[in-house]
Amino acid sequence: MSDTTKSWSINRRHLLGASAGGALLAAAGSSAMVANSGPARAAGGKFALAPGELDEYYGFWSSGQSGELRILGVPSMREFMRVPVFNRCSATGWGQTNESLKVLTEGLLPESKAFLKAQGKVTYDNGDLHHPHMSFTDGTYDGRFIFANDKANTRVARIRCDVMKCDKIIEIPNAKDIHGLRPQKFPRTGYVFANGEHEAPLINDGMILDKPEEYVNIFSAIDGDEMKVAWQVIVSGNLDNCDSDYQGKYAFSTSYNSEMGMNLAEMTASETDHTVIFNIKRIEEGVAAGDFQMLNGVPVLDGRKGSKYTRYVPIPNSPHGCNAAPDKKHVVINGKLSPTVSVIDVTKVDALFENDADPRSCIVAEPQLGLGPLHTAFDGQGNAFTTLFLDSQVAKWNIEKAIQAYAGDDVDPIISKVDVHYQPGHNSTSMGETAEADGKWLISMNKFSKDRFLNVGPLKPENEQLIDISGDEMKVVHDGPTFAEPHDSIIVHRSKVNPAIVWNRDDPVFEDARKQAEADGIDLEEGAEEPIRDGNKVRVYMTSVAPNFSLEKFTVKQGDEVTVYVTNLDDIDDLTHGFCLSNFGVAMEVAPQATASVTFVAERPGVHWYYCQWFCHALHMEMRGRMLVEPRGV
Ligand code: RUQ
Ligand code: CUA
Repeated sequence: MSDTTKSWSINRRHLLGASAGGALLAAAGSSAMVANSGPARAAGGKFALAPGELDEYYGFWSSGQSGELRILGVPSMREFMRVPVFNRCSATGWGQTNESLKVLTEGLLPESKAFLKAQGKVTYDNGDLHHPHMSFTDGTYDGRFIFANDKANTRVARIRCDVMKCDKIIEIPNAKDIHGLRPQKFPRTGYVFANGEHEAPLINDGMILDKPEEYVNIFSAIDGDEMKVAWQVIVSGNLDNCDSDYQGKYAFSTSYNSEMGMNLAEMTASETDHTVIFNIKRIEEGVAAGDFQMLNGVPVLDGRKGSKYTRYVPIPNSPHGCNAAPDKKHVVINGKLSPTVSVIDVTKVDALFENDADPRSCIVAEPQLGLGPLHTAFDGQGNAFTTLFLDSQVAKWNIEKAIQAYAGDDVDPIISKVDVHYQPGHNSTSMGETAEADGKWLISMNKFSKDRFLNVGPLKPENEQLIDISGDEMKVVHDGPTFAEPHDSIIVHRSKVNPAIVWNRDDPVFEDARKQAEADGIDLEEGAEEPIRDGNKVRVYMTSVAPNFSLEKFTVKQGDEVTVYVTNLDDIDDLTHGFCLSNFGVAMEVAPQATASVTFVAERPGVHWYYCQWFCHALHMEMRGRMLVEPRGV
């Protein structure tokens, strides 16, 4: 046992002993009750933007159990947009429009479709989006897509960055509860790696129930272009967070439950868990050679201990975060119950596979940073920033010094620490998960806000703090309350992202509407003066130009299945209309040059107003029309 190994085991005993199991990780008290240490303005960079000034960075935020993606500005921390993904949205009609329902239903597994039907649903209503990550080309963001996991219903979503809308959601077969997710960094994305966190029988049909020894966990590689699972690997232990290297050779996943325990005591029984390293080339060769079982349309390889596809690196203790450094050489594994982080040198990983070298030989540093290290971010100048959940601090440390200390030199790798408020989980730095990390800003995503804001009742917001990292001392410069529960964020330089101002009329999203209109002999951009009847199916085509819908009224029969298509002909920046049909529970956004459609059964006879629900004009209130529903039998 090395000295660090000894100290983490002592600390772990101390921690578990002090606060009885799970209560530890919801730790309320810590030393970090000191007031905000930062001045109103950052020394190195300007965070307070004047009205009208634009941010330097886009921040893409997860929202945990809210199920959406959020877009913020960094450094201002202003929230710009919410992009519905796994959730429902009253404003945009996500989960209601035919276009969004296609995204939400198309990628579900057949058995889920049947299950949902039995619940009277077509898709899941909730999601748990933890990890939003942008697609890469050559080790940096390429502005194409953001990928995100759904832990709640085992899905992976893709958001198009040109229009900032989700265009694909797939449910991952065989795996259970997707948690960690990262795109391949090199040569491009490529694969999106996704971790199944929770153990279950590989064929989970009820024939195996309370026999944990037969449970498995599944690592998935999704083809990010096709949004199809390319292959999966069965692992030993569970899977938590993951990342990929800058060489395109390996992916790394942490496991906090190497024990395959089914309860807290079992899951934390061992003082050593592991990181799994996946050899991408070998796995692809294994797929090509047919060394897999085909399960639900996916080749599944066996990568459990002893397999040629994986290596298991012992790591203290219940590790959580997994972060590749912009030096393209190091991957930091965050110890959680161990006060250490373990630094893997990716150039030493080849020997694990080729010469069966001791798995721990790829560890080149294991600095002790403080209690509860969860995630690490980087400044691109050789320094790392690790959140300490239990200490309510962020530790800044130097990777090279940590390596020297591990080799026996008398150096302290810790440069400074800053108090954050309170209990930080993820952190992210500007461009920090790319080769272009620029060392300006750090966001500490704190799980507890406690006393930092006016009390809003028992349910409190989270608190995200902006930290200026341009100097040796980290300076907290801003508190940002956010609603449930941003886990993770990425900070992307604005030069990487270039969204459209209005929709392109040829966008594939409108294809179904266009095809139907063509079949009906209608031009979407013209609309139709009368509804098109096709048995009891009725299609209404209208356009909108502020402050008018092209139809001031239309008539249908009670019981008709009505589809309303609205095409917004306005092509001015920001001129969105909406379509809300009152007492029909129907509402949707129609952005400039977009077509949106919604289908409902006109079961209520009488006069029903539809109105524009997006303030668009001085005569916005007048932008309305009537749906006249003739009663049955008339
Ligand atoms: S996890 S707080 Cu869902 Cu990313 Cu670490
Ligand atoms: Cu159109 Cu309000």
